[in-house]
Amino acid sequence: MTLQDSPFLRACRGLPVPHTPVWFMRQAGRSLPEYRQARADVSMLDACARPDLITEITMQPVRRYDVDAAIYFSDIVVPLRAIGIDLDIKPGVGPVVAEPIRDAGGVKQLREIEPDDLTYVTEAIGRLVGELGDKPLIGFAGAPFTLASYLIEGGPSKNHEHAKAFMYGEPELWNELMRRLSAITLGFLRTQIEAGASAVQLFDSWVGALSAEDYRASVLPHTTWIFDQLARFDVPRIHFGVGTGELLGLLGEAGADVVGVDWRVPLDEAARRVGPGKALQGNLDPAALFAPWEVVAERTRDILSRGGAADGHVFNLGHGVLPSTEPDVLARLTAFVHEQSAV
Ligand code: 1CP
Repeated sequence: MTLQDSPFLRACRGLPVPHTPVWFMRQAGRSLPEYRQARADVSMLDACARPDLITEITMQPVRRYDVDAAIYFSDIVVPLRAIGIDLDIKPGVGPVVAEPIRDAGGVKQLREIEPDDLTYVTEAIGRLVGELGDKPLIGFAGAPFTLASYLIEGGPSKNHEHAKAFMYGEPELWNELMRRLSAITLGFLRTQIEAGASAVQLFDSWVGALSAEDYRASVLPHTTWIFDQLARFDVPRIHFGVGTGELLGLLGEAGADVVGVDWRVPLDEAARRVGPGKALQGNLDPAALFAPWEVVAERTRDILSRGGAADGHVFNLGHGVLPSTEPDVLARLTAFVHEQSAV
């Protein structure tokens, strides 16, 4: 097998596969004891800047689970830190921004990212590509709306009220913010692709907070620009958000090759909403992994069957692995997906 023949890349492209490929969002870190050990005396942002730790943590779930792809260990706020935004990742909280961006002066701080800002990314991916052989490495970045929410709110937010107030109240400045964040996102993804990542995922985790109308007017043009710019690299582009049932058609329009679906919409219905010519990724409820195995198995069979309605299916959870998930369940699930879908 070669890298380009790997089941993951083939499924992303809608080509026939020997089995449905599987990986898990947030598989690197979180629930693994070896991850907690590797991170014992290193802060999250320091870990994200150390090629030795990035390589080790990215490889940990690949060794454990036999998943079909690795995801680069980093965080969506790493490129913002790399251009000098004062922020930290607080244990048990998430990204916290020292001075939330609320005006034109704040927006102007968001300069373009250069490869020199990300030398540790290039070095880590070089090592990873060597270790992974014919297994694909997924690069990723946060999408502009999700990054804007952290920057404007100053940290994790349930209602995104400051971000929405900015979006509704200052549309021109909002568009400038989106343009600058889109350039940073593209720069971060481009560095990963040029270093050897063979697919990319755009995490727009919080975009489900928007109505379809607001998404179309204030976010879609920017996401579309990112996917257009990525087209020339010829790597599959995955687009993921949570609570996006009402936005699936628009996510399809934005231009990704693969649309990620959370657990709320069955994949056959998601395929109808997204439209033809796109692969789907998802969509087992991460909380279902705490139920008895028979429940996990039955739901997995159902997802595999409904996934057949799409032009390509990558099995995944509907959102990230929850930190208290039992690692053995993920190993068992990976083997089960491979076995049930084998042709
Ligand atoms: O598989 C992996 O774990 C790979 C690495 C990875 C990824 C893909 C991390 C490490 N973060 C992310 C993406 C990310 N980061 C997203 C998109 C995915 C998703 O929706 O889950 C988001 C929204 C963030 C922001 C973030 N960073 C949060 C969420 C906070 C909130 O708003 O609820 C948190 C808790 C972090 C910290 C973080 N990122 C990654 C790890 C392992 C950690 C925990 C670190 C620690 O606390 O020590």
